[in-house]
This record gives sequence, C-alpha cells and structure tokens, in this order.
Amino acid sequence: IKEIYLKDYKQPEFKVSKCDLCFELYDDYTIVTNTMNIESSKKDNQLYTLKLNSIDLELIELYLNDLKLSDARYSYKDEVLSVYNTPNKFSLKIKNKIYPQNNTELEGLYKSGSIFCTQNEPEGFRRITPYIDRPDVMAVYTTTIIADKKKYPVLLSNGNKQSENQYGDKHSVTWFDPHPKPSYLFALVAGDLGVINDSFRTMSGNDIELNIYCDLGNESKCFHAMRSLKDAMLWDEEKYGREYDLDIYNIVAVDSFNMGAMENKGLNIFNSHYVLANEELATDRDFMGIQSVIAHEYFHNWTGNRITCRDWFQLTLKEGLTVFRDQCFSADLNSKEVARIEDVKALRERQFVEDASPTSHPIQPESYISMNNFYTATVYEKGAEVIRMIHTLLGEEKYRKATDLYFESFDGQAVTTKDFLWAMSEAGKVDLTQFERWYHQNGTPRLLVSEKYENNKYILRLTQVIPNTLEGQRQRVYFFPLKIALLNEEGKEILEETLTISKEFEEFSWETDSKPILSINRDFSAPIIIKQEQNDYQFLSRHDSNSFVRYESMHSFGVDTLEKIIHNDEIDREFVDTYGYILDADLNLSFKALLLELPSVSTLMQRQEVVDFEPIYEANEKLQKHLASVYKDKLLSIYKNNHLPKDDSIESLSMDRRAIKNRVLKLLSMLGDEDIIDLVKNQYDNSSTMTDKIAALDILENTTQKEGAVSLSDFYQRYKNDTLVMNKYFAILAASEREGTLDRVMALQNDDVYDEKIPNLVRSLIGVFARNYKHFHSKDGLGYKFVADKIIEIDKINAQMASALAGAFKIYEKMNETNKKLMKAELKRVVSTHSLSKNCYEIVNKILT
Ligand code: BAL
Ligand code: ZN
Repeated sequence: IKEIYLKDYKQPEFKVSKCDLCFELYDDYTIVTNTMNIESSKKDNQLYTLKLNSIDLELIELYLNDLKLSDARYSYKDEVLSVYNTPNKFSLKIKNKIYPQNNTELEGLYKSGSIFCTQNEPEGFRRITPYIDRPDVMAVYTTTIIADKKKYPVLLSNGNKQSENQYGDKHSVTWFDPHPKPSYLFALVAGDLGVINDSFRTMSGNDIELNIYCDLGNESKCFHAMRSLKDAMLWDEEKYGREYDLDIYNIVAVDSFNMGAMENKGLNIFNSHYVLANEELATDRDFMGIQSVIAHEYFHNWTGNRITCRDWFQLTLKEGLTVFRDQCFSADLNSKEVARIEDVKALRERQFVEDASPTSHPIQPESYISMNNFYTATVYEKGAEVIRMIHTLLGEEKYRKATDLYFESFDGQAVTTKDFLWAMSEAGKVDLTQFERWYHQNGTPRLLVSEKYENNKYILRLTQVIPNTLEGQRQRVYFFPLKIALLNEEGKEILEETLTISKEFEEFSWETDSKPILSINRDFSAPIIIKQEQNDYQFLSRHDSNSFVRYESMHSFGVDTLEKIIHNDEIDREFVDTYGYILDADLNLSFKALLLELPSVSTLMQRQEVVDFEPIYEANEKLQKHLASVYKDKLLSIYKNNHLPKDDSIESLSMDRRAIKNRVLKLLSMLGDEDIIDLVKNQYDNSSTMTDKIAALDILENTTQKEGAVSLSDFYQRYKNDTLVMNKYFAILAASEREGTLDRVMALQNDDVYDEKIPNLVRSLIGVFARNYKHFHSKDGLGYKFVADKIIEIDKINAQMASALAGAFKIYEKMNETNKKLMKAELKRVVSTHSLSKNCYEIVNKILT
C-alpha cells in the first residue's frame, strides 16, 4: 500500500493531444479501442518508456504508429502498462476487453440496472482503458459507441453529436468534444431511457439543447431538475459572466452511483436521488438538494472543467469554489438567512467532527493512499468557507474582477490553488500570504473573546487558539474576516464592521455612550469556534438584527441549558422563557423553525472531553418534554395554523409552513399524549406531501410501536416499487431510537427491496444505522460488531462504500473506556482482514494510530 505525496509531484513525461475511443457494447463484455496521439514532454529525440495506468487489464492488441507491438515491447505490472522505446511523437492504439456488468465498485464503465454508465473521478478511467490517468493530461476526445439498437437506443458521450450510423441490429453514435479535458471528465451512457427536453438561450444568443434522461416512466419527475438547470445557467451568466460552451447539455439519472453526481463535460451523470422528484414522492429537502446539486454540477463547467486541477491535492480548487458558488445560488433563489444557517449547521455536523478526528486534514492535503477518501466535508465545505472568506475580504466587486482574472488567465489549463490565490490577490489588491495557511493547516481554530467597558470605551480582546497537527506540531495563526456589530439596549446597531484578524492577540476599541452588546462572527464570517467569557444569548436570540447570530445565540443558549441539565439536572428558566418568546415572534417560518430546533446530540458530543451519549439523550428528552408541556397550547396553535394537508406546493411559503408545523409536532410528540398521536396519524393519512408523511412516520416509529407499525406497513405497500422512496423507509427504521433497532436493521437486509450493491440503499440502512448514536454505540458492542461485519463484507463489493461506513468509527479516540475497548476490537478485526482495500485500510489505520 503506497502513500502518494504532494511534494513528489512531477510534470507528466508525455502529453496526449487526441484520444479517439470506440466502445463495442455487448451483454457480457465490452471491447474498447483507444487511439491516442502522444508526445513526449522532452524534445531530445531519446527513446522513453511510456507508462499507462490500467486496472485488471485484459489486453487484446497494441499498435504503435500502426505497427503491432510484440510482447517484448511492453509489459503490465502493478497496474501499469509500460511501453518501451517510444519515439517523441507517435500514435498508440490499444484494444482491450472489460466487463461492465461485473463491475460492482461502480468506478469506470459499469451497469446501473440495464444502463451502461461511467464514473471516472478521480481514477476510474484506468478501469476502462490504459491511459495517463491524471488530471494534468488534457486531450480532445472523439467517442464512438456501437450497441444493439433495441436494447440501447440512447448512446451518449461528451461534447456534441457528430454522426450516427445503422448496421442491422446495431447502431453507432459518434460524439466529439472540442474542449481538451482530463480523463476523469470522460463519460459514456447507453440505455433505453426516457427523456425530457428544453432549451436555453445564452447571453450571446446560442441556443443550447437541454436533455434530462432517466428510466422510462420517470420523465415527469425531471421537471424540477430542468428548472433548476435553467436557473443555474442564467445565474452563472449574471453573477460570474460564464456562458455554456457546447451545443448540448445532457444529464442522466442512474440508481447506482457512489457520489451525488458527476460533472463530466456536457454529460453529467447523476445519482437519481438528485434528479427525480415530484410533490408526492419527494420531500422539501429533496427538492432543495436537487436544485443545489444540479447547479453545482453545472457550475463545474467553468470551475472544474474549463479550469481543472493540476493534481488531486488541488481538489478543493474546484470543489470548495463550486460549493461556494452553489451555496450562493441557493441563497439567491431561496431565503438567504435560512440558507446560511443550513450551510453552517451542515459544516459543524460533518466537517467540525472530521476536523476533530484522526482523519483531520487540511483542505489541501499533503498525502493520500486512496484519493477516494478525500472527497470530504473538509475539502468541500470547509473549502467553500475559505472561498467565502476571500469573497468577504475582497467585497463583491473585487471578487468578481478576481474571478474574471482567474478565468482569463487559466482557461483550458490544469492549475493549483496557488494560481487561484494569485488571481484573488492580484485583482483583489490584498496580500493573501498569511491567508494561505487555511489551505495547509488542519483543525478548527478557536477565538477567545473577552470584553471590557470603562470610561465610555468598549474594548474587545481576541485571542486565536490554533490546534496542533495530528502529530503534535504547532500550527500558526490565521488571517480572517470577522464581522461584528455593537448593539444598544434596544438591539439597534451602533456600528457594524468587518475586522481583519491576523495576530494571536488583538485588541479593538470603540467610544460608545453606554455599554454595548457584542454580536460576533455575523453571518459566520469565519469557520471558527467562538469562546466568549461572558455572553448575551438571551438578548441576542431575541433581538439581534443578524439572523445568523440570532440563530447562533439561541443555539448556544440551548447548548448551555442542556449542559446544565447534564451536570445539575436543572432546567434554565430563562431559556424556557426565551423559547416561548420565539414561539410568539413574528418571523419567517423556516427561520423560526431553525430557532426552535434544539442542539443536536452531535453538537453536545463534540463538546465532551470523553464522549458518552446516554446523558445527552436523557437531557434532550427532559428538556423537550418540559418545553412541550409548558407550551402545549402555543405549539398546538402553531401546528393548526400551518397545517394545510392538501397544500403540496413547493413555493417558499408552503415549505416554510411545513418546516414550522413539523418542528412543533415533533416537540409535541414528546408528550406521548393521545390527542397528539391522533394528529400525527391524521397527518400521515391525509397529507399529500412526502415531507409531511415522512415527518409523521418518523414520529410514529419513535413514539408508538403499534401505530408506527401500521403506518410503516402502509407506507411499504404504497411505495415498495419506488427505490428512492424506500430509501426513506429504511432510513427511518435505521435511525429509530426504539429498542430493538439493530435486530430490525439486520432483518431488513433480507427485504426484497434491499440490495447491498446499490449505494443509496446501503447508505440508507447501514450508513444511517452507523450514525444512530444510541444503537451503534450501545454498550453491548453489538452495533459495532454489526457495522464492522458490513464493512468487511461490502469492502469486497464496493470499497468506496465500505470506507465511508468505516467513518462512523472516527469518534473512537474520544469515546469512554467501555465503548473504546469494544470499538478497538472491531477496528482491529477490520484492519487485519485479508485483502482489505486501500480505501478501508487508510481510514481504519488512521483511526487506530
Ligand atoms: N466531482 C465529484 C462530484 C462533485 O463534486 O460534483
Ligand atoms: Zn463538485
């Protein structure tokens, strides 16, 4: 098992200018013919050895400049095909055989049901044909696909369609992509697919054909995705001046997909979860997810495809930037305040946890064993926060100039994060030397805040506390924007400023007539943890004009309250009063639902020195029951005012209403009262949206065994033929806090609908169970044993899925002694498994050392 280091990066020895591919698709195998124009990077007329990456190569023949090569001219070892004594410039034709129908890793060319599709990022292309499979080798591709006409009427690849031919039962289509691209952006799809079409006129007047393909019969579920695509195309023109650059844009939805989606040039392939939706079958969250992922993949056309990464250590160059772009898009199209809070919540639930774990890494890592393990919340979400800080430091206008400069300077190239930072600092006229540490250091920084008021002077003292590296080395202080405001007693802003923080200790002061109230890290301007000596949560959660700080204060107030319950078994009356105040407040309903959400188990867990989930669950239950009983009438009236069972619109007001009424219903259900359970049952039976049905089902599963079983069985009967909906069914059962969840999850593996080869189903059943803190961490160790067994089993089918499951053990180091001992035994069992994948090895080994 080999570790790859950024410091060892060398430019490629050969370039591929042209890659002509021909695929002959058969039921049992596929023949790939790959003809490349290759040139040595050195111009010295020496003979060299060309090294091509290739996994499980079954070579048929090999030609150099049309001459068939004898065995002595090449060898295949350790996943490298070496061709000896190659001249400076030559063509190489490789014919090889692959078996897509047996490809359960879902990398390279594989079958999702009856559809041929591909996933090549980061290193899947080497499973299709031998190639210099690295992102800084960019070529122009022509792709011909030959297949049975009846079984595979739709044949797609990157670029524009060039020609079509018929031969008896077979047909062929040739695609030409004029934009040079790395192999990871290559895509192919073949199948009998349904489609919806539309078009988009770009700002310079080109009409683009838009197609979304799916399984036959699902066409009507593609319209939200199409709307989102057109919104994204327009937004990228308006906000970034970026226009689409081919005649056609194709999206294909498939059921078996490791990731959410993939930005292949002109031919995005999507996990069907992020395409298919209608009001009956998809939740509001699903609709929002589709809008953002469709946009994300579209935005990659410029940030990722036109300008790509020099090497995989630069992944955040395209992912951090593209996530930032999709976050801004979603914020512009929906509620800005809610979008920002949701983004921060997700960052803290996933990335902060990762950053405090043995797999913590900088957004630009220095080494990897399996690149697949680095498609992480850190590279993506923290990466997006880093871009957001640049945006804040530069301001909108300079940021736009800087992105224009980036596009002008590096179009068509494979570049590094340094190149990006150069454009930002050049056009933004700001020195980003110290800022660059965000790319190379790991862990979440803390900012200690102390305040003083004397002689009409308000003094703010800030201290940066930077965590050490995993190896214990010191890391240096950061440069970041810190947006603050000082408020008067009515909550009015005395001033708002964006401070630039760059030193370990800093002091700021302002003259004010009276002692102001501090509103800090407004809009979450920096991805840090704030530690305040004193706080004004009660005031800020009622009055702060910055919605993020208002949310943050209510959230922190909730955390303090729960911790008081854990330590003194006392409920803070002031928090309860504030909760009542928010219930009465006139606010956007989705925002209000966020303010009323109590801190998650994960939030409290992250603050424990030694993790023990039981007291957290107990405190949560106690506080929820208390709030529900004190405010039962208020909660019921909010529920009734907002419950419109037949309203299935996905306009914002309808979504907001569902968000608030399901929040209060969940809280009310803690009482276990019969009248409330009746409301829940009624909502399950009579609501027309999936959001309402799922919310009700989740409550029933967790509160009443009898009614839960009745509704679950009804749900199963209704939706058993819709895998996307069945994912929700499995997830509710796997997340259940009821006794016996592990046994039910084990039994569900034998359900007719469940299939261990389909990643979405594995994520919904096993993945959700592994994040069910109550049952995964049960003190009998059976949760750990079950998940470890699954990791070992699934690793043989799909190593990426297995290593994602192994992530559930990341918390190992912080666990209490009892759980830690149990976890260790299972982790050791996994890591000593014969022929464990490098994906799993890398994660489990990091956790153990
Ligand atoms: N590039 C992998 C999928 C995505 O981030 O869009
Ligand atoms: Zn992406």
